[in-house]
Amino acid sequence: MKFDVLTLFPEMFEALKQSIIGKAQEKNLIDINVVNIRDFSKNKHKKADDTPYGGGAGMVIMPDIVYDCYNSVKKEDSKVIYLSPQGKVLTQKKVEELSKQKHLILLCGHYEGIDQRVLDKIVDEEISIGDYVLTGGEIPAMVLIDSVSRYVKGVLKEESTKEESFSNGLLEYPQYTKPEIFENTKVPDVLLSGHHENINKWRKKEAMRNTYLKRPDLLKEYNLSKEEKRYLEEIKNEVQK
Ligand code: 4FD
Repeated sequence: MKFDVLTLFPEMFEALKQSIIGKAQEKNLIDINVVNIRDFSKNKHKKADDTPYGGGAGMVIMPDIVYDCYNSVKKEDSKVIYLSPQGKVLTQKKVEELSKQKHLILLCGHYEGIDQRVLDKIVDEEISIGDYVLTGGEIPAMVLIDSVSRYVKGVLKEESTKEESFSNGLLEYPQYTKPEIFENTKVPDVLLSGHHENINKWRKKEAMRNTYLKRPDLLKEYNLSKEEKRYLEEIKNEVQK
């Protein structure tokens, strides 16, 4: 999968050289190409923005510069995403859907904004990572690249996107490692029992408990199995005690 990122702040994307996303690039499972919009300025001072028509504070990025930048990366099957607080909020379902694309072009704006005419001409989808305002679209673009790349085959070890939070609609169960006793608190006995059926049941119930206590809104969307309904009733009784 290929990502082209169009930005005035290419250095911010150094963060994607770390950890799993960095490894995925080294293995050529994903290709992240960061393009500086400023490089397409025709101006001798490399100016990319100008004052808004009609007046007002701030500056607006000029449409021809963004359009030339876009034309330098676009292919037949590209999808252009503009990261903005006005977009549809990104969900895990949307992330999975986007992972089926071959080529994403991510356009990063700033509070100053981009001339509307080029947005109307090139943007396929406007996406927000949540209802809050940031100084730029770069962090949202990185959130999108990270979340989408996890679905690209080979990036994570097999099955890990299928078992996790949100893919089954529930939060995750708690994890424990050594030491067996930490500050007088022991690891739950069942996890040391080696009884895999009991371990799986315990984990399912704890996932239900986490969801009920931390994100009860998620349970309303989720179709509970008979076993899950029973766990939920047990949890509600335990909470009252
Ligand atoms: N919630 C988000 C995206 C961008 C952003 C910007 C118009 C402001 C938050 C276009 C206005 C881009 C988000 C930059 N803040 N700020 O996803």
